[in-house]
Amino acid sequence: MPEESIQHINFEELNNKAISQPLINHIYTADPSAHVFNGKIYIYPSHDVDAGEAFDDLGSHFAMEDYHVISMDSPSGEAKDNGVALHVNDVPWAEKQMWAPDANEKDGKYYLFFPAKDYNGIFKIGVAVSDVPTGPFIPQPEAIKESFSIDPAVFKDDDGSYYMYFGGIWGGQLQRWRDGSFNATQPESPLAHLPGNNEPALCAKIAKLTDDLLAFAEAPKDVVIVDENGDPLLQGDNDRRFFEASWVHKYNGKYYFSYSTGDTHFICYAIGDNPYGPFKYAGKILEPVVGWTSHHSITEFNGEWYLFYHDSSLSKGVTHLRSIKVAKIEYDENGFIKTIKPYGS
Ligand code: FUB
Repeated sequence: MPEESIQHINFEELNNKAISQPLINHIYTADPSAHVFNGKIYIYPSHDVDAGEAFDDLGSHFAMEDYHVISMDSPSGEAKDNGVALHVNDVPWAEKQMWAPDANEKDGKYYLFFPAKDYNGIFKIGVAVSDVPTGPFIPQPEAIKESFSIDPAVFKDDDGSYYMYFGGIWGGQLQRWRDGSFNATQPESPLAHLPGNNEPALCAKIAKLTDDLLAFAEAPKDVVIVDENGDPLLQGDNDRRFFEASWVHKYNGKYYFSYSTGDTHFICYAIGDNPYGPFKYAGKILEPVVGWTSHHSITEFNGEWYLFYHDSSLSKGVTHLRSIKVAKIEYDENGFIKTIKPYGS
């Protein structure tokens, strides 16, 4: 939601109309990646802080330093903050900006996947491991080889394969990797290095993970989203094209790739027949929330489906001080998701 519209919001009225309230009130949290492990919900969010950084279009004011894991017995239950699970000071390769993480489980071990800027100012993705879902997590000494950009989401398929989806444009630097290596020679503007409006949009990336979940088993490939004619979405299609916040879930045998459209503030989705896609654009899951960013995850719990998301209502619109929320998702008879209006009709 653009800053200028936030200035006119009556937050008391908005909070009364909101379809859900913040799950956690004592700290700011965002980018909730929710999973069910051993019958319980674990949410891996960003931990928002005000580090005093100036606002810019590269997201420098999102200067997060650590992660907390939130647990819940059910989507309507109490949300428990399990304390610091990983701090940037404990990650040898990472300097700053611990952005949206995800986690997954394999053979009784838990893996936290997280982006951060290295000491050259380049976003990479790291892994940290724990014996319990709440951490603390022990980081690997190096970032994942050949990883780049932000917003990892790790999907476990029914055959036991794990895939990482990742990437984000503007401050997420995806546009600087178009030639396969980091383009450091040009300006830092978020709009530099992007394709033209009539060119195919930049895509999120997918890479299968190795058996130990610590590395890419293959070179990352494009996650292509196509329109109703089977043509790739264009960069100028701001209401539908990928910006950041990849997530994948499976429903009735189909793969649902969902993501944020960034500067138009929607959570959209597209449907495919396999983890690699292509994915056909299918619609909007969430209308814009208060705050600039929108980032989510989708999880099944006891046969019902839930959207975990965030907004900036608790901080009265401060874009980098967000709060995680949850709402129920409904599918129609054809498997399409009904669009959620976060503040009612
Ligand atoms: O939380 C920092 C960044 O904001 C995330 O990595 C993006 O997805 C956006 O939510």
